[in-house]
Amino acid sequence: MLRTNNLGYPRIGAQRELKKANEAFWSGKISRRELLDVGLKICQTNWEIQRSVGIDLIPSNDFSFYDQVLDTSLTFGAIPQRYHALADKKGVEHELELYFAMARGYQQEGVDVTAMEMTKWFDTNYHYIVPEFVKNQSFSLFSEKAINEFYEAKKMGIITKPVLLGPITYLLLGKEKEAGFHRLDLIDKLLPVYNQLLSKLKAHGAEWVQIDEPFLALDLDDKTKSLYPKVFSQLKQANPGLKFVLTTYFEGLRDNTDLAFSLPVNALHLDLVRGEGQLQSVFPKLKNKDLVLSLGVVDGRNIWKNDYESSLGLVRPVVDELGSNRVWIAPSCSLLHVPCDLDLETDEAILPATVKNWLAFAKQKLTEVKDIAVLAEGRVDEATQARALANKEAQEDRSTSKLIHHDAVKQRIASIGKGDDQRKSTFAVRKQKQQQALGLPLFPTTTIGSFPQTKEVRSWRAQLKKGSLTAEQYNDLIRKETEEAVHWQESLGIDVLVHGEFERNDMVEYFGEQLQGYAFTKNGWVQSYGSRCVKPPVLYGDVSRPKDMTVFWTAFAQSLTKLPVKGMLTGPVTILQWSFVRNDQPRSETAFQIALAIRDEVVALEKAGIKVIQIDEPAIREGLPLRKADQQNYLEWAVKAFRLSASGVGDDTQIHTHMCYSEFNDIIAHIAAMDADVITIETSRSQMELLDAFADFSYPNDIGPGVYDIHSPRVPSKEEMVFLLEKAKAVIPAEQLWVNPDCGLKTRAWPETKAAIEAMVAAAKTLRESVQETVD
Ligand code: 39S
Ligand code: ZN
Repeated sequence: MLRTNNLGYPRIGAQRELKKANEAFWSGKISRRELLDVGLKICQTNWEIQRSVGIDLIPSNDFSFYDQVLDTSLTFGAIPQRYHALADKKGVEHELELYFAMARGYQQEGVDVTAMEMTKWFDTNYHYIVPEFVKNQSFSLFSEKAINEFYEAKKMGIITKPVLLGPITYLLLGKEKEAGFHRLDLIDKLLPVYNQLLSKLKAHGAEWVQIDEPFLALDLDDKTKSLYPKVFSQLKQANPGLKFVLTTYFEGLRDNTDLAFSLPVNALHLDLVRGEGQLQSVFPKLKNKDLVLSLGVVDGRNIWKNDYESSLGLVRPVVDELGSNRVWIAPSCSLLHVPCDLDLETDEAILPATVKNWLAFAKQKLTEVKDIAVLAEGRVDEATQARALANKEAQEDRSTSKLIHHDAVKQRIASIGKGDDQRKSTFAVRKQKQQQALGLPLFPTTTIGSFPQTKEVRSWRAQLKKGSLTAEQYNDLIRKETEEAVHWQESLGIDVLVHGEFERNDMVEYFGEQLQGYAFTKNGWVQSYGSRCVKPPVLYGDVSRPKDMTVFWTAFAQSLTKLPVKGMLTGPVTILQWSFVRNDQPRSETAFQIALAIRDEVVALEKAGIKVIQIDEPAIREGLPLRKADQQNYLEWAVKAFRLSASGVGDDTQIHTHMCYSEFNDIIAHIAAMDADVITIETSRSQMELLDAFADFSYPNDIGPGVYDIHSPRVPSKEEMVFLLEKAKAVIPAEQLWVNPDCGLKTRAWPETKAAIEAMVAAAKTLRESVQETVD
C-alpha cells in the first residue's frame, strides 16, 4: 500500500484563531485556560482535516503557540539564566508565561528581561527563536508538550507521528553565548534527554517519530558529518521498536547522499521540489535495504497546483523499483509556509477564478498528496479520476494563458543597458552633494518607516473594504494620523522624518496590490513569527506599474514640514521573496521586472521633491540559496536588481536601504556592492555583534545600526542606547553613523514607541555632546 505522509500543517488556524487568542492573552483579555483551549481546538481541527483526506502519517507536535524551535528549547530545558528567576517565581504551572517571556521579553512586577534572539528559518520568511547555549549547559525534560499532543490525538483515535527537531539541527540552530566550546559538543548531554522523551512517546503508543534534520541537506563540515552516524545509531539503540523517519527539506542531499543512506533509520524523506534531480542518485543506494522513501513531490513552499503528470513521472519508477510498501507520498516540507484553505477565497475581484484554478493551499495540497498516491498505485476511483482530469486542464490553461505574458514588459527587460544599474557618481561625490542638500547633524536620527498600525488604523481599512467607510472618509482619517506623526517627529527633533505608512497593510502586499501581474487573497495568511502573519500576494504574470504607488502620501507628508521626509519603498528582491512567485520562469527574470517598476516609483518620488528614498531589502539574505555552490549567481542578480531600482536618480537624492533578521556577515561585500548611500540594519538583539563584520570589511557608505529591538514591547533606556552607540562608534567612524531603531514600528503601540524614540533622540544628543567635548 502506497502511504501518504504529512510533515506539518499550518497552526495559526484558517481564521487566524491562534493569532487572535495569543494577542488577547498577552493583553490580559483571556485566561491561560482559554488560550490553551484555542490551541487544542486548532490541533483537533487539523488532525480531523488530515484524517478525512486520508493522510496515513499525520503529524503531532507540529503545533506551536509561538515557535517550534522555542518549543524544543523548553522541551529540553535549555532555558537561559536570565529567565530562571521568573521560572522559579512563577512555578511550573506557568510554563506558558515563561515561554512567552523567552519569546517576547518581560517587563513587569520588577522583572525586566530581554527576549531571546530571533532569526530566519533557513530561506523562508518564518522566524525562529535562537537557542542559547553556555559551556556547562545542562538539559532536562522540562516541557511535555510533545507527549501531550500525542495523547490528545490518540483520544481522537489517531496515532500520530510526533515531529521532533533533530538533535544535530537543534544544536546547529542555536548560538554559543560564551567562548570556549562548540555547541555540537553538547550532543552527549542532549541525547540522553532526547532518548528520555522518545521512550515516553513510545510508552504512550507512538510507532513512528519524524526527526527533522534539514541541515543534512546543506553544506556540512567534517565534524558535523561524522556526528550523524554516531547520533542516529545511539537513537536507534536506545529506542528499540520505535521507527524513525529522517526528514530533510529545502534542498537535495547532494554530497550527503551516501551519509544519509548509511544512517540506521526506517524511512528517509526527500524534498523533490528543491532537490529535483536527486532521485537518480539515490536509486543505487536502495538495493538490499528495507528503507522506506518518503517522496516530497507536492511543493510546501509555494501555492501552485501540483502537476500530477510530472509527479507521477517521478513516483512511478520508484514504486516499480521498491514496491508500494516502501514508498510514501508527501509534501516537500511542512505546510507551515503556505496558507490554510483556498476554498475560503471567493472574491473574484482580488483573485480571479482563472488564477484561483491554478492554485492549491495546505488543505488542497493534502488532497494532491492523496491523489498522487492513489494514481500511482492505479486503484483509481471516480472522484480521483475527475480531479486528475481537472488537474491536467488547469496545467494546460496556465501554460497558455494570455493573462501571464506581456510583450512590453519583456522588451523593457531585454533592453536594460550597461549603465542602468549604476549611480551617476561615486559615493564620496554623492555624500557631499547630499550633505549640501540636507544639512544633517552628526549622528542623524531617523526611523525605519512604519509607525504603529493600531487597531483603529486597521479597522478603518477593514471598514473601507466592507464599504462602511468611503474612500474620502478613509483618506481623511489617514491624513490626520499622518499629520500627527509628522508633527510629533518634528517636535521631538528627529532629523529625517517618515510619513508613518498608515495607509499600508503590509510592505509587500501594498505594492503587489498596485502592480500588474499580481492577484491577492482575503485569507491567505502565513505565520511570520509568533502571532504575526503575512498574506503574500500571488505573482502570476509579467509585472508592470500602471501608476504612482506612494507619491501621494509621501508628498503630502513632505508638504507639512521643511525637514526631509523619507520616501518608503520595498525593494525588488524583498517583493520577490515575500510573494508567492511564478515557477514558470527564473526568479531573476521576475526580480528584474519588479526592479524596473520600483525604479519608476523612485524617479517619480524624486520628481515630487522627495530627497531621501529608502528601498527596503530585508529579505536579500533570506533569498540566498542554502548551498554555497548556488550563492554567487543569486547574489549577482539580486544586487543588480536592487541597483536597477535605485539608479534612476540624481547624485543629491539620498538612497537608503534597510535590512533585518539575518546574519549578514557572509554577504557584506555584496551589501556594499548595492551601493546604497545609507544602510539601516538590525543589530541590537545580538548586541551589535554584526558591526564587527562591517568594521573588518570597512564598509564604505553610511550605516545606521539599530540601537534597540522593536520586536519586544520593552522600552529601552537612553543609557542602553548610548552604550550600544559607543560600541558602534568604536568600530565605525562617527561621520558614517546614523541613529535609528532596528526595524519599522508598525507592530508596536504608541506609548512604548513614543517613550523609546524620545530616549533614542536623547541618546543621539548625548553622543553629539560627547564628540563636541572631545573636540573642545
Ligand atoms: N514579511 C512581510 N510580508 N512583511 C513584513 O512586514 C515583514 N517583516 C518582517 C519579516 N517578514 C515580513 C517581520 N515580520 C507583521 C507581519 C510580519 C512581520 C512583522 C509584522 C504584521 O504586523 N502583520 C500583521 C498581523 O499579523 C498583518 C498585517 C496586515 O496585512 O497582525 N494587515 C492588514 C491591514 O492592516 C489586515 C489587518 C487585519 O488583520 O489592512 N484586519 C482584520 C481582519 O481582516 C480586521 C481588523 C479590524 O477590523 O480591526 O480580520
Ligand atoms: Zn526591519
